[in-house]
Amino acid sequence: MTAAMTQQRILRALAASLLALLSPAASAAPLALDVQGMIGRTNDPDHSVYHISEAELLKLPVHTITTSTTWTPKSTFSGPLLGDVLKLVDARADSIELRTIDDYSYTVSAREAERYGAILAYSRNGVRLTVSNFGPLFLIYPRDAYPSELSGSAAEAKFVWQIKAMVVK
Ligand SMILES: Nc1nc2c(c(=O)[nH]1)N[C@H]1C(S)=C(S)[C@@H](COP(=O)(O)O)O[C@H]1N2
Ligand SMILES: [Mo]
Repeated sequence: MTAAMTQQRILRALAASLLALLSPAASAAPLALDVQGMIGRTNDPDHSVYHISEAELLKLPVHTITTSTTWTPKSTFSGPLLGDVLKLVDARADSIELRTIDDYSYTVSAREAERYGAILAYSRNGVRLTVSNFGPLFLIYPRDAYPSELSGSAAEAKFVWQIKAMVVK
């Protein structure tokens, strides 16, 4: 192997590791959400699921909530309204079961989430949520604005993190 070839290999390896460092995939969980159940729009071959891609999630209007939670100091979360995600799939029922990477499941009322303007946050203080940091999606309510209603153990259960799928029922 010539010195020029060796040099080219090293350069290529360096470029690849630089790209890996810079790509969002290196720092963020894959941002996507599968929705099934009582929905009017699907995009899978069986017509049972709407797979919302990262591009589609990022295209929805971005809302922010600045609040502390039991697990995070006061910070600004951003992402779409749960209500806008439900509109995207033409959801036809109020009960939304959230399913997570750690296999937690919790059913929220879409009407209640709408009343609080709850968001499916994908960033905190401008940084994408990784799986080890509540990502890819964390359902956030404005707890600091409604401390008595949104604190305590019953309310804490509503703050669902690592969301990967929803079932509309
Ligand atoms: N993804 C995920 N979100 C979750 C949970 C969980 O286990 N996984 N636990 C819920 C419940 S029942 C409560 S009370 C709070 C607090 O969970 P912790 O006691 O593990 O902090 O987070 C809620 N959100
Ligand atoms: Mo809980």
